[in-house]
Amino acid sequence: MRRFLLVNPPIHDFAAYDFWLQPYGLLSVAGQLRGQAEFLLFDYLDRARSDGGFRIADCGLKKASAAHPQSDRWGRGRLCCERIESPEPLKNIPRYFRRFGAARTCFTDYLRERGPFDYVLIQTMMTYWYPGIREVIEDVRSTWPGARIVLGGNYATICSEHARGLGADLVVVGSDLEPLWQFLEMTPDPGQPALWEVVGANDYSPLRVGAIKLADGCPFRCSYCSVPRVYGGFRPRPLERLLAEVELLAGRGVENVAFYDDALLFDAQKVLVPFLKEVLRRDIRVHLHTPNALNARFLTGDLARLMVKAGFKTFYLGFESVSRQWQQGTGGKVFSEELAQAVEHLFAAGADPVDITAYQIVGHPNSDVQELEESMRFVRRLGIRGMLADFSPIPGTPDGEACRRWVDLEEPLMHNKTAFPIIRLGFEEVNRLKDLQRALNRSIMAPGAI
Ligand code: B12
Repeated sequence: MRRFLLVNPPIHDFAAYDFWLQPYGLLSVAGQLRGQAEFLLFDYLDRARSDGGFRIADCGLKKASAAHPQSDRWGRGRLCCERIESPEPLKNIPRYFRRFGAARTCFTDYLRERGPFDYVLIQTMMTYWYPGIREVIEDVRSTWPGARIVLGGNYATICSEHARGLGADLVVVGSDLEPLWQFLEMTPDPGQPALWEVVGANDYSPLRVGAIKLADGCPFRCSYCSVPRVYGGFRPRPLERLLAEVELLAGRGVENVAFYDDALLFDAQKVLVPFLKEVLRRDIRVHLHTPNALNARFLTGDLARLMVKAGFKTFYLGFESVSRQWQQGTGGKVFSEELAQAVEHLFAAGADPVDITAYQIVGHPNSDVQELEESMRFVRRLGIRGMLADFSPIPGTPDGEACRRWVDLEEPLMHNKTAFPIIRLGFEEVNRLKDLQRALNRSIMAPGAI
């Protein structure tokens, strides 16, 4: 039987946090080959392995926390990391640069102990995280030169030319997997759920957090987002496969499942509602989370009640700005009164205010008209938390292209979300806004404090 190694690479960045991070795309692809090959997973970001597989003490990495890698009550937590030198293009950004995840020697030991492999499939995520992928490719090449390396996912799709330069044997662009099946000379079964059983199967880390995505693409065309341009219009995934996926997760003891959807509430009567009704009918008990932002416009009273009943615990709402001019200029995804209405529905349905958060972009090229401070105060007045979402300029999007006057987008490191707001607004201003956001959030817990 052919042997596949699946790899979720380390992250080189100023900051990274395990916000329900899972290599879900990679596992979805491998799931389609279930039973046809032997699969192993090396997940550099698996916090549960940090005193086992990672052998943190041996590799001198800073521990994620004083005790065993702790998670918060919904399964998120800090990743272990070590300080490294900032790469040349980011030298002027006055923040410490780090490498997050298992030490390099853990991977090379693992390769030697568990190899050889016929294929190595690597998950790529943020475009500016490519140094982690380069590192994985170098180590695979030097240990098992005969292994054939495949890249797929977000960086491979958005920066495909750049990714080809890293020396993999195949770069899969977008969600068309036909070139992959031809390369492997294998026939997929698209009805199969993601290959969650490889997580923890070869080590002593149980699977704790899962991810799911009910639909591909997005019906909106927000000027800062790449999804509709890269993945096209909204297409629901088959309900039966999704239910098999969530059952597989719950059956393996997973408590928290994050939705990776770009438009989870769109066409809810046809997609989310039937899914949640089946989750309730089958008595599948998991906590559900929406890190990738919900569109408040579609959050009706009925839907909010169903979501809370089915197990949704945290609600992240994409707001971005209170300014009508900014809202209209970026695609009119949501208006302020729609956010206010959605929050009322969530309160009425029994959602906990501390678990409702509105995202607002910081460092956007049109920040002049964004009225960010007023947006933050508007969110505070609704009685929910705010979170500043640092802007990442993505090539091929209207807003990303507008940033070419500040940064060289051909270098994916310059898409970094910590760097761009500092370049756009200045270090002091970014710090001031973040401090203000923290103070506003603290005042939710202690009303009247601000
Ligand atoms: C889920 C998600 C997140 C999650 C994290 C996911 C993770 N595991 O790391 C959260 C919510 C934390 C997140 C955060 C952010 N995100 Co985000 N996120 C996504 C999203 C929706 C899916 C990414 C994903 O997991 N894809 C994997 C699976 C779910 O995708 P799939 O479609 O099923 O995969 C298919 C193909 O892609 C392919 N494939 C996928 N993987 C693989 C692997 C192999 C080997 C192969 C062969 C094929 C393959 O085959 C699959 C089957 O068809 C994308 C948008 C999108 N729709 O892709 C944005 C996206 C990646 N994020 C984006 C952004 C901007 C951000 C933030 C900067 C937002 C912010 N300001 O806070 C932060 C950055 C976090 C950080 N620390 O830097 C941008 C990209 C930015 C960039 N420069 O790369 C995207 C593209 C959205 C956008 N606005 O355009 N994000």
